[in-house]
Amino acid sequence: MPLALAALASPPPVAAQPWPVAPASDGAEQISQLFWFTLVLATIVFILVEGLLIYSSLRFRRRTAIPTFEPPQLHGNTRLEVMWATVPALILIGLFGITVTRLGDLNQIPTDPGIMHIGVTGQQFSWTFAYGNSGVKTTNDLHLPVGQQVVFDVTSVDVIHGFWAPDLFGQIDANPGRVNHITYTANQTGEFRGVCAMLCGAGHSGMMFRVTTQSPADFQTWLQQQQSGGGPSPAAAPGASPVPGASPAAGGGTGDPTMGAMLIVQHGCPACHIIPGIPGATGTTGPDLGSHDNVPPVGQRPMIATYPNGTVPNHSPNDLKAWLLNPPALKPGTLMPDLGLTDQEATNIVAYLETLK
Ligand SMILES: [Cu+2]
Repeated sequence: MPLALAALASPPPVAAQPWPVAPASDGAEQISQLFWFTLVLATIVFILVEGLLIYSSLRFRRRTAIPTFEPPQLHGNTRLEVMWATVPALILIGLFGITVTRLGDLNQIPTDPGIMHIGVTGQQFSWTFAYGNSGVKTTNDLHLPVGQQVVFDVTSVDVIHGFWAPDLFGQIDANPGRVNHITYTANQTGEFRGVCAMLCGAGHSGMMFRVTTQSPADFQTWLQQQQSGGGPSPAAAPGASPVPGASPAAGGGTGDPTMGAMLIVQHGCPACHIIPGIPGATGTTGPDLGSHDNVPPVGQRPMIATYPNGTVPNHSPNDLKAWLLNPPALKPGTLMPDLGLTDQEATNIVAYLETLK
C-alpha cells in the first residue's frame, strides 16, 4: 500500500521526460514540428551572424599599437544592405504564414454531434471534468481515449484559470461566465501532467491534474466503473453508494482509510491543506489539519468548521462527511469547493481524517 500511495503523491505523478514537451496528441505533434522548424531556422541564422561577427572581429582587428595610416573608408553597400533586410523579412513572413495556417487548422472545433465533449471547470484550486452526458465527473483526474477526438468545453466558476496539459496541446483560458473550446486527439497511452497556467491565487501552484490516456476499450471500462458508483479503481466499489451526495445521516457503511488517503491526493486536497501522512500536503490556503499551535489534529477537534448558522457545529464523522459532500451548502462563500464526492468516497476520506488523532 505505501507504494501505491507514494505513486499517487501530489503533484500528480508522471514518468520523467527528457524533454519539456513530448507530444502525445496529433495537435501537439504539429505544434512541436513548428517549434523544431523555427528552432533550426533560428539556429542557422544565429550561427551565421555570430560566425561572421567573430570572424570580422579577428580578421580586421587592430594589429599595431598605433595605426600609422587611415584604413580605407567605406560608405555603404547597397546590395548587402538590401540583402540583410530582405532575407530576414522573407524568413519572418514565411514563419508567420506557416504559424497562422497551422493554428487555424488546430483551432477548428468540430460540430459533429458524434464527437465526445468533456466539460472542464476550473475552481480555486482544482479541476473538475465532466464526461459528455455520462454523468461521470472526476476531480484533477482526466481520462482520455487514444485515437478519439475530444472537444473540451472550458470554463471557471471563480477567477481566470489556464487549462494546460503541455504534452497534449497548448493552453486555453478558463474564464468565469464563458465557455472556451479546444480540441485534440491523444495518440499514445500514458500518463501526463496538467497544470493551471494562470496565476489564480494562493493555491495556484498545487492546481494540477493528471491525464491518463487509455485505449478506447479501457476508457469505456473506466467510464462504466465510474458510472456504477465506483471510486478510482474497482477496489473502491464494495459498499459504494451509487447516489452521489446521498444523505450523510444514512451512514453509508464503514470507510477505508487507505482508500481515503488516495482520494485525498486524487481530489487535490494537498494543494490547500497540511495533512499529516499525505505526501506533498503542505498547502496553506485552507486549515492545517495536523496538530499545530495547541490545536489538536482534525480527528480530535471539537469543531470542524465555523458555520455562521451553527447547522453542524460539532465534529462527528457524519458532520465531517456532510461538510465534505458539499461545503458551500453549509457555509456559503467558503473557499472549500464541492468536490463532487460520492457518498462512499466521502466516507473513505472521513475514515482517513479520523485516523489523525
Ligand atoms: Cu488556477
